[in-house]
Amino acid sequence: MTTGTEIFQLEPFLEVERQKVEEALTRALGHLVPALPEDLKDPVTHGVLAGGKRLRPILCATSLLTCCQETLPDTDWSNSVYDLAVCLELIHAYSLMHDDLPCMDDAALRRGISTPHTVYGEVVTMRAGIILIPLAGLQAWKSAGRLGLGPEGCGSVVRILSQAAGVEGMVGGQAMDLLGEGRALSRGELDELHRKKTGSLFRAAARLGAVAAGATGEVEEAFVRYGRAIGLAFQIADDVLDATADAAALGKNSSDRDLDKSTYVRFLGVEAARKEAEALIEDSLRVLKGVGIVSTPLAALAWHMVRRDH
Ligand code: GRG
Repeated sequence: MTTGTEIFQLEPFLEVERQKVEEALTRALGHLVPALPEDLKDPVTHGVLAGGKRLRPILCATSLLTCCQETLPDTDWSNSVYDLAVCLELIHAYSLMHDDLPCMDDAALRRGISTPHTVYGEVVTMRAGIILIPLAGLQAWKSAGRLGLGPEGCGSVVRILSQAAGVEGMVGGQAMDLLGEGRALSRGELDELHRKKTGSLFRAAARLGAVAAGATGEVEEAFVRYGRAIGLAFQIADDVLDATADAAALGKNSSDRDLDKSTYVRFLGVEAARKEAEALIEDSLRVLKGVGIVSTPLAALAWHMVRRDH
C-alpha cells in the first residue's frame, strides 16, 4: 500500500511541531495566568503543561500552513498560527482535568504523572478546568485577529471552537458516554458518541486551520470531512491500544477494560477495528485530493493517528 509518507520524517516533524505548541502554550499562560485567582495558578499550569502529544494544535497549524502554502512566514505570523492552534489544547486540557476527577474516571495518573486533583484537590481542579473554557475562546479570538482575520472571521473561529467543545460536540459526547455506562451501546450510538466526544476537536482543528487561512467553502468542507474521518480513526485506534497495550506504555490504567465499556474492539475485534481505522484514513486523504490538496505532512499526520503506540 502506498501511503505517501514513505520519505517523510514524521518523528522529527512531530517533535518540532510539539515544541512550537509548547512555546505557544507557555506564551498563552504568560498572559492568562497572572489574572487568575491565586489558588488556580498552579493547577491551571499543571493541567495545561503536563505533557501530551499535542495532536490537535499540530493538526490545526499543519492545516493552516498547508492552505496558505506558506513557506517562509515571518516570526510574528508564524507564532500567531500556533497561538491560534493552542485554543484547542486549552479545551482538551480542561476536558482531561475533569475526565480524571473522582466523579468521572477517577484516574490518579495521566501521561505517567499525577493528575491535578490528586495534587490540588477536587474542587480546585474543577474550577481550574472551568476557567480554561472562556480562556480558550479569548485565545482563539485574539490570535485570529493577529492572523489578520476581520470581525467575521474571528467570530467564525470562536463559533467553531465553541460548537466543537459544547453540547453538539465534546460535552455532548461525554454526556452520552456517562449515560451509556452499564449498558451495551449500538454501533450507531458508539459512532455518534465518539464523533462528538473525541472527533469534534479533531474536526474543529482541521477546519480552523482552513478558515484561518481564508479557504473557500469547498476547501473548508473538505477539511471538515478530513478532520471527521481522522478523528473517528483516532478513537478506533485508541480502543485498539487500550485493548492491546500495557498501562506503562499508555501512562494510565486501561479504563475501557475496567469500566466494561462499549468499544470498537468489542464490536469488531482488534484486526477489523484496525482495518476500519485505516480505511477512514484513506478516505480522508481522498477527500483532500478531491479539492486539489495533496500534502505529505497532512497525510503523515493522518496515518500517525492510527499507527501511534500511545
Ligand atoms: C460532564 C458532560 C460533562 C462534560 C465535561 C470531561 C468532559 C467535559 C469531556 C471529556 C472528553 C474526553 C475525556 C475526551 C477524551 C478524548 C481523548 C481520546 C483523550 C486522549 O487524547 P490524546 O491521546 O491525549 O490526544 P494526550 O495525552 O496526547 O493529550
